[in-house]
Amino acid sequence: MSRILYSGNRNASSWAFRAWLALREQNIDFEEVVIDIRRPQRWKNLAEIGSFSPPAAVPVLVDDETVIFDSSAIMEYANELGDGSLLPQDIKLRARARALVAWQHSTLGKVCPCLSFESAFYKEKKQLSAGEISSAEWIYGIWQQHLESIGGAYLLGEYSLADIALVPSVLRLTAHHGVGESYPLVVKWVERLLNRPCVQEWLTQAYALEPIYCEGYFSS
Ligand SMILES: N[C@@H](CCC(=O)N[C@@H](CS)C(=O)NCC(=O)O)C(=O)O
Repeated sequence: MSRILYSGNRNASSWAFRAWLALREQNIDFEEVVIDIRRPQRWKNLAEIGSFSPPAAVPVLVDDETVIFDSSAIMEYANELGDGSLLPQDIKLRARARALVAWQHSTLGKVCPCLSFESAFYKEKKQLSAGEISSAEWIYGIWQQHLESIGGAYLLGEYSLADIALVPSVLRLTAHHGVGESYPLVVKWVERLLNRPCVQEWLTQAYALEPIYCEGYFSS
């Protein structure tokens, strides 16, 4: 039996982080191959991934002969290989979890696009524009309302794929703009989420790496 996760640099690959977290949180055995996605070697390395996975991107999970690309498919697979506890039993809560994952997957990255995942690990952070501050506050407000409506420790009550999908967004936004007292449930949720042992394991390795500077970060 062979199960290999092709992931990316700890301080660059937010998508690989999500897939890796879901596998680890479900105690799934796997081998990890970290693909260097820094430029310029990125193109050659990803072209090699393209020889067996059509999107030529990471993460990819190769479970014996089955190639599973895309972080959300890997997260769902990890949950099914494990005990299924990363999605709620209740159909409506499960749909809400998937809606949050889908939002992250489709458009949430467009909120403060200059605050990349890489930038969460910079020692010096840029000054946010008024627009970026109001976008971050808008998201914190949505998370606050969500947590209030659920009344639990995590977005759907129990820890789920929705929390996992949001870890990189939480990190890149809160690293630049702290969550204020107006969002008390978000303050607690962020603390809980970022202090999970698996999250900490990835982050400790990410902070130890040389930062990857994205062009235009300070001038945007
Ligand atoms: N929707 C994909 C996105 C994966 C993705 O964009 N991965 C980046 C690294 S974090 C990558 O390999 N990009 C290669 C490219 O864009 O050509 C997923 O969720 O797995």
